[in-house]
Amino acid sequence: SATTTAFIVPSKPLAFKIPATSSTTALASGCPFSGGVVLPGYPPVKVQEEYADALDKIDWDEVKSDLKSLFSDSKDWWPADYGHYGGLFIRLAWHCTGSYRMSDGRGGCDGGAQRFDPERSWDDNTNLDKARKLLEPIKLKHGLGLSWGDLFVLAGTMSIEDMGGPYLGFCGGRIDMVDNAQTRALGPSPEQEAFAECPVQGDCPAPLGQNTLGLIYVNPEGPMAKPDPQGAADTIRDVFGRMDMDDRENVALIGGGHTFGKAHGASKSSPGDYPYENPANPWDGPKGDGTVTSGFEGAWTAAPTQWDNAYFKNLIDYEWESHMGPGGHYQWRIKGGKGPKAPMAHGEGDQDLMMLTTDIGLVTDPEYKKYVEEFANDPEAFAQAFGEVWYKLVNRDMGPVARCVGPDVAPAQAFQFPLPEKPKKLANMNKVAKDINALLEDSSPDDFIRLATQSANTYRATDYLGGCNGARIRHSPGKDWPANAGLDKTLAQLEGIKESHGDGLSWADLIVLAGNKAAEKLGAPGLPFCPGRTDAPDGDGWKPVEHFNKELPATVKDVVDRYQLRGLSAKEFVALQFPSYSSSAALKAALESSDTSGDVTAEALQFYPELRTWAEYYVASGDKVYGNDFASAWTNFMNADRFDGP
Ligand code: HEB
Repeated sequence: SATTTAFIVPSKPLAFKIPATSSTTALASGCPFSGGVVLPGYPPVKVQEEYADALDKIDWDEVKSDLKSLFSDSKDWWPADYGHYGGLFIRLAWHCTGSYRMSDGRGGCDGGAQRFDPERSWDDNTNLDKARKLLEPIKLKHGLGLSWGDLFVLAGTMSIEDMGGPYLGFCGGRIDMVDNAQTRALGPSPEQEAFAECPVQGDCPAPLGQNTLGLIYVNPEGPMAKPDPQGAADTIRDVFGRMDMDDRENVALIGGGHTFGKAHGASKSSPGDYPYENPANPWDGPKGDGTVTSGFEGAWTAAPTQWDNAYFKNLIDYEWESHMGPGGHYQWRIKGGKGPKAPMAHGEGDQDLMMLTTDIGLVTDPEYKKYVEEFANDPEAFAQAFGEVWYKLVNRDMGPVARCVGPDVAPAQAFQFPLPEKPKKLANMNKVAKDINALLEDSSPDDFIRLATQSANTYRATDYLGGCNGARIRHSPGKDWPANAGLDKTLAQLEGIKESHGDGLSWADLIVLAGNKAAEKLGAPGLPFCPGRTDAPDGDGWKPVEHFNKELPATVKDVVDRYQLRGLSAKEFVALQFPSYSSSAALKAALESSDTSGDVTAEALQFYPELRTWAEYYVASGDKVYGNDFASAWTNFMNADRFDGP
């Protein structure tokens, strides 16, 4: 729309997982679970609730067996390489999930975003329309509860399992987007050009997750299409790092993926039109052994539909040389025509094995080479490492394990930052509230509001990380962030209350309840409270969200970026200013003030029209509306990260 600029990128909705019925009960007990929030790109709440109900009824065993039958059910319109679609589906799932970026939690397969332009027309996604079309009968058979996002991920995961690879489990519960409001952020877009997010294609910086718009990560041919393996290794380290992957994970992930399937570039013919040009018949190029997808040609191993560690052995056992492949791109072959061959994907005979410059980078870079050797010598270590890193890849944008649905959910993994179990018996929260009120008689409510706000502020709706639950504000890195300076003193003030109520009172609950009582003291209406948070043993869960929380916002753009990332609407954000401007008269004065110097939130209220609109609304509608809207925005905000149920 006309109001869209590069930094106004909407975020995903808050988790909807708790269905309509239980959220009604939750409200009664003071636990207003999210689901009332609808952000751009997602269907209305009512529809999300229908999805959630349908999800409960999915027969996952049947979905899995339908997938297994499809893998070897080759269709004339897109015949399966080697008689198995596994390679194609693994690539589909990897490209859907691999758009995830740590910088702001955007991207990933939650939402099934790859169905929309511009993402579906990325050069890297050539011919993935065929993979989606193959899956369509299963999607239609199982209906609303089976989201495209879940289906893509499950198809890739079951393909690995079906070809003999590791299976750690499946975390379902993705909800499909209904338009491209989210995918636009991943580019390419006119805004990115206008705002120079990526001044040089092939060298795009973070926050972008890739170094070339239109690719998932890096150029397979090497940086700027030069066959430079060390350069390729360096770019892999950089851009896979933006997905929070380390050296060993990179080697396991890339090697595990290229254990399967092949690259398609038998000739220089064009793959055909892009989906945005020809939605009904995109990429209508040659099929079978003539298929052109990426323009590289060949398989990595001699048995491309079978799990093994041959990818690593091949890298080590043979000397590789670069040459110009049939599709007109640099690729690599075994020197002197020696070594194993792969069967043809369709006809008779066989063909030379190949490697991409990025694959060769893994034996060129000394750090990567250590892991190539490890996996070549120890197949079990490889299976373990790949199983784990695949699960991390596909579920990284799903947030805490509590959001996972289905019978095969793996035990909580480190990347999900699991929280301890809830105490069997909660403290008496009315008594805790009394103690807090007593404390507030001679201390400043502002400090307690700031403590609760700074805890809640870390939550981001894009990948469901951060938030109050866990009370990570007590630990590094959060407690050391300049934005949190002085909050140790506020925490210390609460210590007596924490001690006197024992294990039934978590720090996280105490921080939120103290924030509630402080806001009430400033004139807010009675605020509902939903207990049951627990305390993390360390602050690691906040490491991924440090970027947006370490410093206070310095510009209006920062203010806007952050409230959107948190999943707040403009209206909620303005209502949340109540503790600073606790009457509509005070808000009016803030809008009229000629001196906002140093106060970026005040500046944002004045100069960012989407916020000013709501400030004007509260000036006009008066204190009661303003106070009530604060109460509901605050309650949403404090509970945004509660996926654990009441
Ligand atoms: Fe890959 C394929 C590149 C990573 C999985 N790959 C491929 C190709 C290329 C690539 C070029 C071809 C395509 C066509 O068809 O033509 N990759 C690449 C790069 C990287 C990668 C550059 C970074 C370094 N992958 C990866 C990963 C994974 C994968 C990580 C997972 C895990 N791939 C894959 C598969 C395949 C591929 C499975 C096959 C497909 C078929 O078969 O179809």
